[in-house]
Amino acid sequence: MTYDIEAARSRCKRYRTRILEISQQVQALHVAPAFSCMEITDVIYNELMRWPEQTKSPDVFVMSKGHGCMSQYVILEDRGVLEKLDLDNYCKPEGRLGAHPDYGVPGIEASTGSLGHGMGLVTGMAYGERMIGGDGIIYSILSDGECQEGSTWEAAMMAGNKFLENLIVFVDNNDFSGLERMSEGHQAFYPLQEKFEAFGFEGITVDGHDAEAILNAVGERKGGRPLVVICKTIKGKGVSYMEHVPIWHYRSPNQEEYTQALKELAEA
Ligand SMILES: Cc1ncc(C[n+]2csc(CCOP(=O)(O)OP(=O)(O)O)c2C)c(N)n1
Repeated sequence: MTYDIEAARSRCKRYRTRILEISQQVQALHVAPAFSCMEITDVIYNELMRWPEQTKSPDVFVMSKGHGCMSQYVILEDRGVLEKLDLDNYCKPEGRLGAHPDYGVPGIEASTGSLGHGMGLVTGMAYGERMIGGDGIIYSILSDGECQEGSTWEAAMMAGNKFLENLIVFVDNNDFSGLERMSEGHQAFYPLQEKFEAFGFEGITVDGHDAEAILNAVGERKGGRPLVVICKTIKGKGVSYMEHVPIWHYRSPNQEEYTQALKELAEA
C-alpha cells in the first residue's frame, strides 16, 4: 500500500486542534478518549475505507466506543459529510451532534455509547453483508471498557464461528477504563490478543499511534477470519498534561490549558 506518513501526521494534528477548539464551546467534551483513537480513526476513514462514491458496496465504520466520536466527527467534517456548523453546534439544542453518535446523522451508521453493544452490531452487519453477497468491509473501534462486557464476547464468538473475514475490529487499548487501569485492577484482562484468537479471530498488536503500523496490520492479514488489531495507545495522546491522567476522560481545558495544548500540538 502506498502511504504518506507526513500527510497522516499533519491531518491528525489538524484534527486534534479542531477537537480542542470545540472543547472551548462546551463544558465537557471527551477530549482524551478521542485523542487516544485519533490515528486509528484516521487510518480507517482516510486510508482503508471505500466511500460510497468509490464503490457500489461501500465499507462501514461503527465507533463502538461512542464517547470517542469527536475523532469521527472531525474527519466527517473534513470529508464534507458533516458541515462546519454541525461541529460548531456540537451538544447545543439547535445542533444535531450529540456527545455520542446517533444513527440518522450523516456518516453515522449506528447509535452507540452504551458500551459493549458495538461488537454485536458490527458482527450482524458483517454477516448480513455476506448474506447479500456484498463485498463491503465492516470496521469498528472498541475500548478496553467494552472488552469487560459479556456481549462483546458473545458477538466475538459468533464472528469467529462464521469466519467473518469482512469484519475488522480495532481495540483502543489505552489501558484505562474509567478511572482504573486494566493492568492494575483487572489483571485477567490480559493477554487480550490471545483472547480474541481463542474466539476465532486473527490477531495482531501494534502501536496505536503509528498509523503506518495500523495500516500494515490490515494489509498483511492472512484472511479467512475476522481480524482484531490491538492498538496500544495513550489516553489523551498529544497533550502532555492529559496523557494517562483520568480526569481528562471528561473535562474541557480552561483558557490557559487550551493555549498550552495548542502550543504543544503546533510544536510536535
Ligand atoms: C454499558 C455502559 N456502562 C457504563 C458507561 C459509562 N462510561 C462511559 S465511558 C466509560 C469508561 C471509559 O473507558 P473505556 O471504555 O475503556 O474508554 P476509553 O478509555 O477509550 O475512553 C464508562 C464506564 C457506558 N457508557 N456504557
